[in-house]
Amino acid sequence: MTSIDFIVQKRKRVDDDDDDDVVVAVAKKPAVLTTEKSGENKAKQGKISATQLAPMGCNLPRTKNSQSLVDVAGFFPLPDGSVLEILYNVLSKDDRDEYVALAVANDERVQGKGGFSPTPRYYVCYGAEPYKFGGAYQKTIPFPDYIARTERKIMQKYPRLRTLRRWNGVDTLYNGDFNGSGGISAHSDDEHPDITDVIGYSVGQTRVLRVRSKHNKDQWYNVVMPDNSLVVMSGPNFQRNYTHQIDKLGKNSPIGARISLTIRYLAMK
Ligand SMILES: O=C(O)CCC(=O)C(=O)O
Repeated sequence: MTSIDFIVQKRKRVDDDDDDDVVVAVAKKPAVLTTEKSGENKAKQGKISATQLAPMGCNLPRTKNSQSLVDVAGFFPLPDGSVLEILYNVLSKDDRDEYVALAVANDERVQGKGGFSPTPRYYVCYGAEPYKFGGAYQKTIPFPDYIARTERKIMQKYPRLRTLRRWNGVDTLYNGDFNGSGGISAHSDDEHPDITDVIGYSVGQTRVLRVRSKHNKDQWYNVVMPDNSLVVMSGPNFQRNYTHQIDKLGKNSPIGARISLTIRYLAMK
């Protein structure tokens, strides 16, 4: 085991209602590729069936004054010129079912680490270079053909992607292994200066993507993502000005199975 250098950072918690700061230690160098499956780093893998990925509801968050519940498809311009776009019934039933059949057979997802803790979800990262999140560099593998095919079908509904360069992506599985949690805390996909659009295709249980301004703590949107929906966070400033997170479900709301496919795109040079 190699030693790991840490830098200590003071970070603003943006996922809580209160404004307390927390101190977190972040790995300075890539020390461990946390999705390693073999040898001493053998990680727990998630198993799921197509039946478990059937559409399923979830408890929606209660919203306060300025918090918008976005539960209709549409194009939502944000004050800084960024755009949130939500599409429902993105793929035909046959294409959605084919995607689900191949996604459940995908055995690459593992439970990685976010900071020092195991993530309450399984995932596999795709792309040409390691991708950093949760304070660690994540191993990436090439995008499989079935995802590239699905991406082409998504492009028919969201043609703007044809004008961008695909950068990397992550396929995430949430399921009942993580009852009481199963979320992702607030973060921005801002690791690349040219990042512009981030898409999220969802199958299985409905979950809520909370998008929140970094500059105006009252500006946030709770975006409802049912089975076979696509959310797009679009614009070069989106990741600079907003965080996003997957809201935890309450104790009385069981965590069903959901797979999300996130793909990040860069502006064409
Ligand atoms: O599961 C999701 O829909 C969101 C995933 C996400 O936020 C991310 O991978 O950066």
